[in-house]
Amino acid sequence: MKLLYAPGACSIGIHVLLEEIGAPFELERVSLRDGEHLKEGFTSRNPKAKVPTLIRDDGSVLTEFPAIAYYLAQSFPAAKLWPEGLEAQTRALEIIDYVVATIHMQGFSRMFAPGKFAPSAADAEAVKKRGLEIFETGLTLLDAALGGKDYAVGPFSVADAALFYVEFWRQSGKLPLPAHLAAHYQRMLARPAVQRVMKSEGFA
Ligand SMILES: N[C@@H](CCC(=O)N[C@@H](CS)C(=O)NCC(=O)O)C(=O)O
Repeated sequence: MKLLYAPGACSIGIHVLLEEIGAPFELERVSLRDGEHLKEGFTSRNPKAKVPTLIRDDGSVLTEFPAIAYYLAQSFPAAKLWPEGLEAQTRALEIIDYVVATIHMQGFSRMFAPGKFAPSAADAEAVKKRGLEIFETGLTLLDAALGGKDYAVGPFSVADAALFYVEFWRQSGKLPLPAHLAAHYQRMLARPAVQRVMKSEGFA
């Protein structure tokens, strides 16, 4: 398996899952800033031009955070990344979808790439501001849903890897995380797998 990733991008959540699994995997670093994901060497493998991209051992390519997380969790059941029981599984999917589809794609994407949403350059600041509002609202709702729990839906699971990447973004922006997410983020940073990821991606 090989993960195509960009340091600090949402791929960091998949990187965490791979480290938690502990099976051998390769990493290929991609610079989004330099537009490497837009070049032939990348798009010939993933025409969506996005990380995370997982290249499996048979050469097939898997994209989209929820699909990659599901595939990894089901392929390595001993790692217990997929929650047990209908309620926990459903709640995990609810969190992952909210992180990816709303907080990331609607919120953070507006802040990170306003040009994709703004009809003209003059609208960029308004688009960024709206993105920040969506991002902040999302974190507030996730914070309330997490409450005082150690992890999202019981023991550590795929849902925590999704929470982790948006927590990472928020604290990287020097903005304080809401209290429950802040505690969750610290709990994540204490995990040896997460520490290996932070070191590998250049954040520790
Ligand atoms: N829906 C995708 C989103 C992936 C995504 O947007 N990744 C960002 C990095 S966090 C990216 O590759 N952006 C490059 C671009 O949009 O040009 C997923 O769940 O994996």
